Amino acid sequence: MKIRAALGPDAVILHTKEQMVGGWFGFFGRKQLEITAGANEERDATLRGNVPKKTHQSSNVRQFKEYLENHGVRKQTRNKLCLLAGMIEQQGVINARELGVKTLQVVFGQQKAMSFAEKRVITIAGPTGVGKTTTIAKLAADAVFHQRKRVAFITADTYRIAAVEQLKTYAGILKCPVRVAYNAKELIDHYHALSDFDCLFIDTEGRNYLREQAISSTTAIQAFDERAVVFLALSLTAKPEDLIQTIDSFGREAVDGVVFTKMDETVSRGSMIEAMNALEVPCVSVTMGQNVPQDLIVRPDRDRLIEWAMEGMKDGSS
Ligand SMILES: Nc1nc2c(ncn2[C@@H]2O[C@H](COP(=O)(O)OP(=O)(O)OP(=O)(O)O)[C@@H](O)[C@H]2O)c(=O)[nH]1
Ligand SMILES: [Mg+2]
Repeated sequence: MKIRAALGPDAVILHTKEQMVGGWFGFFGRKQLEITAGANEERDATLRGNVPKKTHQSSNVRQFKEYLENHGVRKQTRNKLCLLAGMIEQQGVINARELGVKTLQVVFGQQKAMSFAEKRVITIAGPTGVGKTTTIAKLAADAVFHQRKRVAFITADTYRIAAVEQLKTYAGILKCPVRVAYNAKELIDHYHALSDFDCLFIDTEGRNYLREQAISSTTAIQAFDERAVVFLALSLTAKPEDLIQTIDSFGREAVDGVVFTKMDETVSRGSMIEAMNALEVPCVSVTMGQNVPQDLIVRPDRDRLIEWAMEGMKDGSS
């Protein structure tokens, strides 16, 4: 790969795409890997290279692959990452760890630090029990104490007994109002009624029906308020296969950012790697404990996430 030759020593890979070219009705084509890279804004470039049918894997790539396998990363994702790693290695790397880090830098994307401090309506969606309500309380506390914002809550979780009480307890501590929405119309009405507040957090329930209502209401709000976002909460304790299923069932296009929860409860890094590979949105926060508000990392930068994802791989050994 001639990325550095083309773009200079500071070239950074921005995006990769595998595609079939040539052939006949999708058959007999050859695989090509397209890499979009940039050194600075004026010099972004797309390079294409044929994917060899049989790839000889260097020891560094093999070690990285073993690490991914040990952390439960699915075979198809492993293969993609190792293909990428093989190309990156040709730019010059010292050891397997560095190769892993450089590969994940591509996979995790630019992580353009989404300043969600500017976002006004934040809906947190996700499967049952991942920590949605707790995360809302932590993010709201951050907004109240560190950003001096006036915060209000809307909950669309009216299914679970005590769900409303749980949010009211946190809201009481933060001295913020809570409204309960039993349907999409009420949610939008509450949104308008709370228009004086700097920041609205919308809690949803894990089951499909109301969660979809809450997300589609947020989408409706987005039509006239571009500062409305949906964050998907994913537990890092989930198996990579299940996590991918969750992402698929939520629909990638509805998600503006991801929140990883329960980092404290797992030593496996596979789920984060899989999720970052599957989603093209930034990770907006990570939670690592039950304590509200302190067990929260807000706006983690890419290198910090990668440091955690590669923690078990020390200088070439997995
Ligand atoms: N260890 C750990 N526990 C967490 C974390 N975040 C939340 N929890 C716990 O996970 C449990 C569920 O948290 P909730 O915030 O109620 O989860 P939820 O997604 O709102 O659950 P439902 O509304 O029932 O779908 C609680 O016991 C939380 O204290 C975390 O980062 N680490
Ligand atoms: Mg909840």
